[in-house]
Amino acid sequence: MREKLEQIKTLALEEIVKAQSMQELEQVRIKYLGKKGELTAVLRGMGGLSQEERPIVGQIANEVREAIENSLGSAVEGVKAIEKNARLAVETIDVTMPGKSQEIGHRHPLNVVLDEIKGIFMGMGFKIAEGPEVETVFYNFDALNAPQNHPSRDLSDTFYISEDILLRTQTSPVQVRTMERSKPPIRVISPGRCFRRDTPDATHSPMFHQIEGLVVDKNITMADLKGTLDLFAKQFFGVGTKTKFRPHYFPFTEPSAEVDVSCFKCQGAGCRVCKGSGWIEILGAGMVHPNVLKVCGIDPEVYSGFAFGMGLDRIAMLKHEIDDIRLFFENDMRFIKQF
Ligand code: 2U9
Repeated sequence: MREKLEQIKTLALEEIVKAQSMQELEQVRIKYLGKKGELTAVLRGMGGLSQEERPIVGQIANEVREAIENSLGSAVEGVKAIEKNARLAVETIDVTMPGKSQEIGHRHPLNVVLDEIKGIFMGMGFKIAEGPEVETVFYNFDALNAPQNHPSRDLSDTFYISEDILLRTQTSPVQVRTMERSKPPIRVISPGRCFRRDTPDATHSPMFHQIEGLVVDKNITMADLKGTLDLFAKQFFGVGTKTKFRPHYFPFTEPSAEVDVSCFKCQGAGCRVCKGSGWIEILGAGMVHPNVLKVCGIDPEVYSGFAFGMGLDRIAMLKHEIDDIRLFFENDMRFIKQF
């Protein structure tokens, strides 16, 4: 039994020296000192020894256990240090290396211009109204007094989802919905995405942005329309800006007008931006047609209103002298961060 104990000690100490990791050391501990371990088995067999032999063998067994435990203890310290050094070597950070540059985003130029326009109209007491991009034929055409044969209703001009559902071609349905659910006085602008079946080129995109405005109250006249749009033009393009209203036709307004501003680049002298004319067309407007007020549940005998609509993309292109609308939708940071 003594030889057996010496053998256990020799083998255990050898294995401890060879162990490379905490896991291997734990396996050695279990193998020799565990419940089913070799030393434990020897101690269990001590019952068969004589009275004289038992304390002697017991003492040797304790010495062997102590030797193995001590050796394990110092081996654990050694392996811990090795593992720590290995981890430090892997995790070392070279603080002198150049950092990875993180590209910071930029507000989209359309949002920058939109926020400026919103701010001007909010300053005049307008609220912002929003509505669905997927609309019904009623809200997009019928309620707006569009005749059945109006070209914009054509399958070739509008994205239809079904006979009755389409992608809105302007944000006017938002105003129709606003009038349906609220009583005058109404003062809203409705910015948003619109869709038309256009082949993309420098000035056309099947997805574009509009801002429309609507004011309905008692005694609203063309003078209110002209005053509001003139103030907008002066705030957006500069105090010296003049406005010109040319008669036009829209089914949803009567009378209707197209509105030009004096060129903000050359102050009317004629340049590349205004194509030599001194004037730039920026929007359409008019007095809301009585038929439209009626459909929306507003009595045209009591109330009147004006409305206007402008293309946000076009306004942003003019302001920043951008010559291709498609640049807005390519999300190239080199373009976006210029504005
Ligand atoms: C309601 C009643 C009337 C909105 C208006 C225009 C004139 C107009 C164009 C500008 C450039 C569209 O993006 S564009 O091509 N719009 O000229 N829009 S009046 O009139 C309305 C709207 C809603 C209930």
